[in-house]
Amino acid sequence: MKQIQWFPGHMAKARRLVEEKLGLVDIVFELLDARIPVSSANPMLGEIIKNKPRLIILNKADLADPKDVADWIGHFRRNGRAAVATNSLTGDPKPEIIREARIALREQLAKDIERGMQERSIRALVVGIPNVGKSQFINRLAGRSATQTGDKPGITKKQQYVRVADELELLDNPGILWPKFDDPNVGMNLALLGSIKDEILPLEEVVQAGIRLLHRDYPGVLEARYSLEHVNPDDFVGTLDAIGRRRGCLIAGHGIDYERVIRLFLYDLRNQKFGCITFEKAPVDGRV
Ligand SMILES: Nc1nc2c(ncn2[C@@H]2O[C@H](COP(=O)(O)OP(=O)(O)OP(=O)(O)O)[C@@H](O)[C@H]2O)c(=O)[nH]1
Ligand SMILES: [Mg+2]
Repeated sequence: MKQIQWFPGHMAKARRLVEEKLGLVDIVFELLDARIPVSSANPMLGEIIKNKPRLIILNKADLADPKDVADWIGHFRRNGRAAVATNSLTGDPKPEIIREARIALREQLAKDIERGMQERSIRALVVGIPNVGKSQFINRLAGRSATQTGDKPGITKKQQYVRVADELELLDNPGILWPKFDDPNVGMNLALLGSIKDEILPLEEVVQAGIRLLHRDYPGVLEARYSLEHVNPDDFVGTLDAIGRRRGCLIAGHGIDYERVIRLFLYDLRNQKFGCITFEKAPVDGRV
């Protein structure tokens, strides 16, 4: 599989922004994409934030397989890591987030009280890959459009504090990717779910990987979505032809409009048209 490449220059800047603000916050909220909790986790985060407490937030949980979301939360908690699942488009995740943040910070908060300090508001740094929903999560908690959001990576350019409750203030950040993916599947997953700009991606390869993944983990969904008899992921062009014919992605006199088929597939994958999907399963911890 081809390696996904991109220029990480602005990502180095994003990392610096996080390092600069660490001293000013109590806790880091690490947003992961609930559909790819491994690929969306920055392997350098531990090194960047050192021993700052961390709360894992599996965002876009509404798009993921509910059983897998529960498995992942169980896995993190059994391994001593604070974790919650959120849908940042609806509902009110605020009470749970504040409760979990207080649990993750209980030692510090207890020390403050011992020292006679008044109960104070918690400050959290919100970090994660581009397009994971950091700004939308903050808006949901704030109950207003305090930050700009959008369905492509790279929307947030500057840090911004947003008070979301008397007891909680959040710092929004630009998305961060890391300079190199050790596992090429990681780059592919991030590309598939929209965390790397489509303009710099080999989209045919990304879509081919997506078709293979869907065929492997969710057999039958491609056939159902595009009214096809049988999809053979090894015949990529044949699959695009079949989808293109079904969907009328044609160029007059020239056959299939492959570019349109590719965009259609990516749109469908990113917008739950194949149902709730999780591409990475939680490890089995040896406990039920
Ligand atoms: N279905 C669903 N969509 C979400 C959720 N959270 C965010 N989104 C959508 O995901 C897209 C990206 O959201 P943003 O909040 O702009 O993402 P971000 O992490 O701030 O992205 P950058 O600023 O580019 O790093 C938007 O279209 C949001 O509406 C969620 O929990 N569920
Ligand atoms: Mg943002």
